[in-house]
Amino acid sequence: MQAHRSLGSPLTVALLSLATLTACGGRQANGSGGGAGADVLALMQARNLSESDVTAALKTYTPTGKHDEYYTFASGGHGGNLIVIGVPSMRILKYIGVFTPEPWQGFGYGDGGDDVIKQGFRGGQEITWADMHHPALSETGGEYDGKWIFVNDKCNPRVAVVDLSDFVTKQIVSSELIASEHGATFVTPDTDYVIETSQYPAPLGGVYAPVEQFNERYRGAMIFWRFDKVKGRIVPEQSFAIELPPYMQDLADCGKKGSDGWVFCNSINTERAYGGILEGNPPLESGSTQNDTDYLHCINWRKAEAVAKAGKTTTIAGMRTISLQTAIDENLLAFVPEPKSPHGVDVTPDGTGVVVGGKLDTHTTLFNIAKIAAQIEAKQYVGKDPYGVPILDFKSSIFGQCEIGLGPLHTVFDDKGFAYTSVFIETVVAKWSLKDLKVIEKIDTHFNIGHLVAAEGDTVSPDGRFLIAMNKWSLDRFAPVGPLLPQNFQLIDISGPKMQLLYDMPLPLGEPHNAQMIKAGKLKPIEVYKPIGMNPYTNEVDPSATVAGKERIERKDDGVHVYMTAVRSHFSPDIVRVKEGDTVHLHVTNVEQAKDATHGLAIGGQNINVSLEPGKHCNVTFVVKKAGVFPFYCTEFCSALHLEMAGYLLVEPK
Ligand code: CUK
Ligand code: CUA
Repeated sequence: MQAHRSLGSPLTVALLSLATLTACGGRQANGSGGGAGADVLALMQARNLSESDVTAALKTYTPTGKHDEYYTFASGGHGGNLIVIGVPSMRILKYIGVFTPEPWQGFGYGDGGDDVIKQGFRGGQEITWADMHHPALSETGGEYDGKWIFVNDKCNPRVAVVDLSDFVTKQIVSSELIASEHGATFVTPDTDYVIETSQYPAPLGGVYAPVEQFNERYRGAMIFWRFDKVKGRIVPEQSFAIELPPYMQDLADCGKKGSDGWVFCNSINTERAYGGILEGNPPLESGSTQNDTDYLHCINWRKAEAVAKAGKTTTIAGMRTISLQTAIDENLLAFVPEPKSPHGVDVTPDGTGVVVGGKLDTHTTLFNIAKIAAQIEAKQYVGKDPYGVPILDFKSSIFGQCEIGLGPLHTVFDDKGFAYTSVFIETVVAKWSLKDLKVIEKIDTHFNIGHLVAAEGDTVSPDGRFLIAMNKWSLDRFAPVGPLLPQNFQLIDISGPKMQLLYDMPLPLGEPHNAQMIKAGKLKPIEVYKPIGMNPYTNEVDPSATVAGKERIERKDDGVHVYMTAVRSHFSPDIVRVKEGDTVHLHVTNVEQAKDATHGLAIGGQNINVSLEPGKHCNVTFVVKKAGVFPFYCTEFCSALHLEMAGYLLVEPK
């Protein structure tokens, strides 16, 4: 394709005048002697770049040493990890191990990260992957505060807490109340609760019931995980859940500003189909799409919190649960019909509305939260579902609908009153006005966009700068790599009157689904662990931290305790003598405080590799099953004598 260049355009004029300037003895842009402008034009020609390519490059290029304006935290999908990406450069800054071991961080290879991953095992089953979908940044007053990020696992219902002071996963919680989830994680505007909602109904508490008892015994639930902002941990004992009918609850979002106290959740399959293709039933996909509408669940979580505090709960699988009947009696749950097979549910920045996209519809629907709340307050209902949940009138509950295109999914917002909806089947981002519900512009994405994320997009004050389209299919966008193709993140500039596609970024780890984009300045990560001996998993100086000069080996009842330090360029002790069958407890502290002076400690044959950032302490316990000589060494090229930073674990035969 020939790039289109018009010589009179502002960019070309600017480049030509730059060329003239430098050619006339002005400053020289490089050592070649040619003017910068002339070089740029030649480069454009040589690489067949259009002017819009060059403006896109100028908007994303981040010179060496310069930092990005935003962090994006993208779900790692099947990878079970978080991907930290700088915007607008789209440079990957870090992978954070969450549900999955991450070798570089040593997460799950010997240190306290193993215990965090173990918190996520369910029913005695080891689980070392996750289907991560929705990261949620912690908020204060509806603004991202840059302190924590929460993530979910759809397959094995779990929620993780990642601390943004050191970018380390500190906790995983999981409740056997539910058997799968999807509406997670979403936070209330002051991060009092992290919300996790089931997806595929099952008997509550992980028990068995035949699928023929779907209507009677199968249920959904929304869990409100209580978050302790001082400790930075979820407190399961202070958490509670609400039982829901056996529809497939989908995504959720919390009210904000005037609608703080509400949470909204979509549902699909209000038909309560459950498949059974070989048993004479329609497949789930057709059984579940018979009704013209499904139910938007409107939940008054402040009321629910009070009901739980009053003890009107039943404990199921350790989770205090408000029964469906209690939820109805207490008037804290109501339904509004929503267009066929809805997916995204997104509360507007001003908190007045909630946008729902119907996957099999051509509209986005903007619900009116004040009207919904008023009808619930007045008990103005038009009917009940089979479980007795009150239903509101659709027309009396909306601002209106926007004719948007086929397959609207998710919606994000800017600072100018516009909404941006991903339209899956049409494979575009549609920009529309919340005021008059009219489409302003569409931009193609490549291909089949799922979620999209906007700068500060889920807050009460979005930035309206950048948007990333998270595309499911990449087809021909990148050099081929076999049949499993990367996902495609496309960076789009939404600051001007017209959207501009800036950059394609392949994501080769899993299907990320959603992400969060936050102003870089809001994060204040630590540079080193301070004071020396900090255990990242307790946020305290570890009682077993090793002080320089006090290194030692002690044989105790429970095994051999090795108190070790790491410092450029040795471990001390560097010879560890044990016996076959011994349990070894390594207490290793990096006693350095210089930024980036990270060591690693890997031991041959033991599947142990820990990362020792400056000041960090690790406790590593393992059993030496076999006699032999096992070299250990530092895995970070920390100094000129890094290769010499090594030692021996000598395991004598019994
Ligand atoms: S879901 Cu994947 S594109 Cu899990 Cu939020 Cu919509
Ligand atoms: Cu320490 Cu290499």
